[in-house]
Formats: sequence, structure tokens, C-alpha cells
Amino acid sequence: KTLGLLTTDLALHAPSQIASAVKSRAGLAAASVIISMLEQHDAESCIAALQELLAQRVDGVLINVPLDDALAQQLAAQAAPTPVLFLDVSDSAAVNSLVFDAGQGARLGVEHLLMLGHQRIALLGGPETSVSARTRFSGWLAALQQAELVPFACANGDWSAASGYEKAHGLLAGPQLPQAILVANDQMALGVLRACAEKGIAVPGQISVVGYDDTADSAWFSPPLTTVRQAFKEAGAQSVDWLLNAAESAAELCQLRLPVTLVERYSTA
Ligand code: IPT
Repeated sequence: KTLGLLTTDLALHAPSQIASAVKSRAGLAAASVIISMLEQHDAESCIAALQELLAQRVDGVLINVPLDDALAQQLAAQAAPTPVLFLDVSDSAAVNSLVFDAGQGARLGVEHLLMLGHQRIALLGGPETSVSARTRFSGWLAALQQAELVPFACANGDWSAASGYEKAHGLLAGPQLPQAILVANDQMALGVLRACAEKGIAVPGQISVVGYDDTADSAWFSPPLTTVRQAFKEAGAQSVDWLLNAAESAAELCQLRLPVTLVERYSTA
């Protein structure tokens, strides 16, 4: 069998680790994977890339591109009867999906910081065009609100370390420092750690930093990053398994929700 993987920028760590997991699981099942990478997520580019994959007669398509409900549903309809599984859509999209529980991830990060006694908590979210970035952000707000707190400050980056660095300088510029920063992914957290180091701000002595993803390098940051783990290897494997068996399960909508966990390392105290 041949599967198609339509993915967002593979220069980002999370999508590249998902692609790697998909490739190796498919390899075990003697299936091949055609990878198509999208630099832009507009409807036209998505439709064109999907059509190209379908023209290669793939048996199923995985889509790891942040998509709003309407576009996801449109792509699934275009691909039919070829099964499609989406990895970055919201629960409300009426498509087959396998997604990590972003609400739980946001809660775990906030609860960890509250338990450590922090109250001045700044938020560094992902790009507003990303469904999962928006869900993580609103999850943080809800969890803070439950503790009767409002964010100390907010900013949004574009998932890159460079944007984390730049936005952290903004969050750290005021007369008072936050006690902690929740960051929507580990790559931006890397930039945050760099900005703190430059300003002579000790992590975790003066500021705690929590990342999100637990990509393979995060245990090697300085200090090793406390983060919300999304098990990309398992997600890749499960999605390949689902697609390879999709013919039998095609009748019902499949919405798999994967749990996330907090990995406590040395960037929080
Ligand atoms: C999501 C990552 O958490 C984030 O770091 C970034 O790489 C983003 O992907 C790129 O789209 S994971 C996704 C399956 C929600």
C-alpha cells in the first residue's frame, strides 16, 4: 500500500518527528509514504497538494496541517472514497481525526506552576492561524481563570526559536518580571531560555519556563526543559495503523483523542 502525508513545514521539530514516526511505522507494514510539504495553508494550496497526492493513487492520506473545520471537511469530501485522517484540527470538525488533548496540556502546565506557588504567569502562544495554538491559549486562560488569575502578559510567536527569543525580550522588558512563562512549544521555549540567559535572568531561580511538545532535543536544553509531552512516535504509529485498516472502519467517524503528560525537568522550580 501507499500512503500520502500532507504536512506543514518540516523544518519545525514537531511535524518532522511526526513524519519520521509515520515513515518508520509504514516501513514496518511494508507500506510506502509519499510526503508533500505545504509552505502555505490557504485553501487553494491545500486542495492542489491533496489532488497531487490522489493523482498518485495513494490508499490513504494523513494531513498534519493546521486546518479550520470548513477546509478540513472540504478536503475530506474531495478525497472520498480515499480515507483521510487529520492530525491538527479541532474536535468540532466532522472529519476523521487523531489529535492530542490540547485542553489537558494547557491545564497541566498551569497546574504545575500554581503548585509551585507562581501567580505572575506570562503566556507565549503560537500563531493565531493554528487551531492547536488557539486551543492551548484558551486552555491556559481558562485554567488561570479558575484560579482567579489573569495572565501577567501575553504574546504570540510563530513556533520558531527566533520568535520565542524576540517575544521573550518583550515579556521581560517591564519593571517587574513574571514568575513563570508558559510557552506553546519547545522551540519557542529554546528562544526564551536564550533571552533569559542574555539578560542574566536565572531559570528556574528567577523565572520558571514550561514548554510544550517534548521533542527529542528538549531534555538537552540548558536547563533541561519542563514540558508537556505529546507522544509523536505513538501518534504517528497509530495514525498509520488506522489508515491501513481504514477500509473496514470507514462507516463511522473516528475521533481519537490522545492524552498528554507533564514531563518535569529543571526549568521550573
Ligand atoms: C504542533 C507543535 O506542538 C508545534 O510545536 C508546531 O510544530 C506545530 O505543530 C506546527 O504545526 S503539533 C500538531 C500535531 C498540533
